[in-house]
Amino acid sequence: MGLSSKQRMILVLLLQGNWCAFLKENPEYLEVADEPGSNPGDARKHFKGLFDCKVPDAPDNKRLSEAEKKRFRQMYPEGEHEALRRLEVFLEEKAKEYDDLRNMLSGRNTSVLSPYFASGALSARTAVVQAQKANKGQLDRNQSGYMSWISEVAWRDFYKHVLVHWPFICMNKCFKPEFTDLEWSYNQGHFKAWSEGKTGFPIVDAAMRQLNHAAWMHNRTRMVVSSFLSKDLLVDWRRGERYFMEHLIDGDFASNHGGWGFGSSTGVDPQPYFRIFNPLRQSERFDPDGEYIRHWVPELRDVEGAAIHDPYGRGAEDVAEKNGYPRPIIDHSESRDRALQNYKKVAQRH
Ligand SMILES: Cc1cc2nc3c(=O)[nH]c(=O)nc-3n(C[C@H](O)[C@H](O)[C@H](O)COP(=O)(O)OP(=O)(O)OC[C@H]3O[C@@H](n4cnc5c(N)ncnc54)[C@H](O)[C@@H]3O)c2cc1C
Ligand SMILES: *[C@@H]1O[C@H](CO)[C@@H](O)[C@H](O)[C@H]1NC(C)=O
Ligand SMILES: *[C@@H]1O[C@H](CO)[C@@H](O)[C@H](O)[C@H]1NC(C)=O
Ligand SMILES: CC(=O)N[C@H]1CO[C@H](CO)[C@@H](O)[C@@H]1O
Repeated sequence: MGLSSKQRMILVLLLQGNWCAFLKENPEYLEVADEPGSNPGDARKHFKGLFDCKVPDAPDNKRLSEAEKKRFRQMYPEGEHEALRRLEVFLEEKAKEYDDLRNMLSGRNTSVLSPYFASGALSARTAVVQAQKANKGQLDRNQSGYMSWISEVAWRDFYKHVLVHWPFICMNKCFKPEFTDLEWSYNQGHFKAWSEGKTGFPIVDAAMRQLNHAAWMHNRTRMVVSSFLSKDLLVDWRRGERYFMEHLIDGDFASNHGGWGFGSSTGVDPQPYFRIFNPLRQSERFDPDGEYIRHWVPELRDVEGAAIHDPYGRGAEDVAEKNGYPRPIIDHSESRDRALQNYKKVAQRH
């Protein structure tokens, strides 16, 4: 370590900005390797011992129910063929509009290729080469949709680089050491409400239920729920990081740690701690018609209009109460002040 926070930030900006420039200067980095040939026919005979051992059972807490297995197989069919098929469909049908639609929560307007990247079924290199082709051979010009998508794939590399350069982050530490001193809350009830999607904040609850059902969550809501847990509830971000790793089909240590660092402002991104997501504003902006909420939170299906974003505050109390939808477990502006005070205390000490 031994770097000042300014030096750290400069390194980070360098890593980010140089990605495309580097690839343009070194196009061989985008050369896709030839497919490996098949093993010689007698390989099994020579390596008999290797093939003979029994595959151990997964530990109890890593097992999926039959229903989950079936569901995930349907949602994310395995294999490289499926990954390439999805990549092709995305680049043809969605990528051009990615820039405008990627933040919208309803519908499927991002690639949902993360499970394939994370499991190694699809390489970033293959994906970038195909996107570049679709974008008239360009990485960082021509169509903005392709450009932004390529730059999102670069984020994945970016967080991997962070892990390689600062491996201490994989030891339960945050990137900005000053925030190790933050006083977190260990309120079990709050954590449980968050993880089950019962906080009384519809956008947060919809997102957590999406995670629990689909093992995937939209990037926008990943930011919203990580900010909510660490700032509104002041619960240690590591609990959320762990919950995500236990539930995401695309769980990837580097990207997940990076994302949680962003949401809790303890990480590598220059997201200052005083920028705290307002769940209501996020909901109104990125799920304007409340479709995402209605899909994931059935208790609120009959709520009409803008009340969907805040049923108890906007006159839909009757429906919400009748269907057992919880009241907000905290007051956002009070929590915001509390978070600011806590963060400020440690930020000033350094
Ligand atoms: C709190 C938090 C936790 C996250 N945890 C993970 C995780 O465990 N695994 C994971 O793969 N991503 C994680 N992300 C990043 C991002 O949310 C997902 O990669 C993205 O939502 C996957 O959907 P997609 O494939 O449709 O993405 P698209 O928008 O289609 O993007 C294409 C690809 O680019 C990469 N990418 C996009 N955004 C990011 C990003 N912000 N950081 C790193 N890579 C990105 C992914 O590989 C993604 O598949 C996290 C983000 C946050 C805020
Ligand atoms: C994108 O590429 C095409 C084909 O080369 C070209 O006609 C078009 O002007 C380019 N657009 C931009 C914005 O660069
Ligand atoms: C996804 O989340 C990251 C935080 O990890 C953020 O920096 C990025 O801008 C988000 N991407 C989009 C497309 O909103
Ligand atoms: C803004 C928006 O939601 N656009 C589209 C997102 O994708 C779905 C299909 O998955 C479309 O129906 C939406 O119109």
